[in-house]
Amino acid sequence: LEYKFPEGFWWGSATSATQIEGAANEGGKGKNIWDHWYEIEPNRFFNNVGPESTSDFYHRYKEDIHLMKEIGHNTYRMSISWSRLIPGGRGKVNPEAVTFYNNVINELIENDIEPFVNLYHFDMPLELQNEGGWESREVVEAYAAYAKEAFRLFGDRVSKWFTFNEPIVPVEGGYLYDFHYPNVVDAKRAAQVAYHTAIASAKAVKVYHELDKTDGKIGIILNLTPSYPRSENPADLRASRIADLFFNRSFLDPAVLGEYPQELIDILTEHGQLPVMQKGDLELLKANTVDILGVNYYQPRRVKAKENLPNPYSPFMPEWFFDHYEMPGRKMNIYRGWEIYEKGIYDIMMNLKENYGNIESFVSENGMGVQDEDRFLKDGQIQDDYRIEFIGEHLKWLHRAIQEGCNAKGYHMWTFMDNWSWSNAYKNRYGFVSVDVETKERSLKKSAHWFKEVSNNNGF
Ligand code: BGP
Repeated sequence: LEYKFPEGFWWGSATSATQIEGAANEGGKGKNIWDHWYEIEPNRFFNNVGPESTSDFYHRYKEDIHLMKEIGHNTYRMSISWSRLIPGGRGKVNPEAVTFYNNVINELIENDIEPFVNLYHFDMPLELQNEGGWESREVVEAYAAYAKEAFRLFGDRVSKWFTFNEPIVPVEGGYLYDFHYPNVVDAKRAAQVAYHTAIASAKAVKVYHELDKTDGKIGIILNLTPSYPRSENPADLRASRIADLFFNRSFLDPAVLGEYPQELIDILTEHGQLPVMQKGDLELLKANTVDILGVNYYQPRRVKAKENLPNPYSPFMPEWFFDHYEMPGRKMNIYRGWEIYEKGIYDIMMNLKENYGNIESFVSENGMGVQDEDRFLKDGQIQDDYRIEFIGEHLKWLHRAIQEGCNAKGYHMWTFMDNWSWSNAYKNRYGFVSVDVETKERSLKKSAHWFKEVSNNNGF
């Protein structure tokens, strides 16, 4: 083997509740913002496909977990749907949801697959959104209570917990760039949402650590997009540094170091964008950093200095400080321009090693979304050699980072099976397993067989 990974390396994939469970109006589940948004604006979703049925994991979890086993998973990341477990977001637990998640967790463990459980993957219960969502401090408290309930119900069997998946994305989508509900564009509200999410995460970490579970770990999953300046000239360097502050360090620093970067605070202060804080918050952040970090990596951010200064009378936006540019080269999808840059994963890991105490980490999402993947169907199987190459090339850089001392413990592909995605619906297919949207029939892609070999050999 050319690329041998450390003993006990975590091989698996990641999913999220809203994207795979379906049964959105079944089993006592309450509504979340995605159910609601689809109801009021169905044509925001590709081909008008909503989250109500998705891949039907709710009914087919046994079959799916057996497939995970078959393709060599020793770990698997899922999320709990808050509005399924506690419809309405606070108050009574839904017993049908407890049964469902117990069944899933037990089935995973029986198949020697360790469950990694995430508490929040973009799916705010609708009632709480109507109270202001993450802008509301009461919602932060409701989240902490939900987290405590989840630890109490499943913590005897789950020892890897995550407070949030990509908390910057609802900030960007819901409050800056209009691709998540409640689709407002207001940087000050965005800053409040980001801040409250960071506080909520620290509260969940605190609650978990107070349970005194010595063997369990709690972390956060961040989509880190390394920011590369166009040149070494000071204006480009500054632009890139500020993009990094807004989109990476705004969550990475409080979660791992327990504090915000001073330069970010200075910029927000200067422009009147500081969120409302409560006494004791900064101490809370400082005292409750995560044990483990999940890194989602898809693409880098290419940044250059602004060419035209923004109109000072226009509302504040992060883009006041930088422009993006496109790097010619390979793209993930012929229809969409996500750049493929495998070395990004190495740069992220080395940054964690050098500047974040070499925190225990893993790649919690990395994958390739491809439109119209049936083009590659041959002899009843999707021949996704492009995905094999994509994963392999990222793994080589991850391997190198590990050789150089970074503390990365695993690799989770996005995603286990083709799933419904936030407004993209079933447009981009990412899975090891393809799903027929009509019949829900599953079949392994070529990459699934390849991954099984990699996992069984602990390398390739
Ligand atoms: C990540 C999310 C996932 C998933 C993935 C692919 O940001 O954590 O939930 O959706 O991106 O993105 P998309 O489905 O939009 O192509």
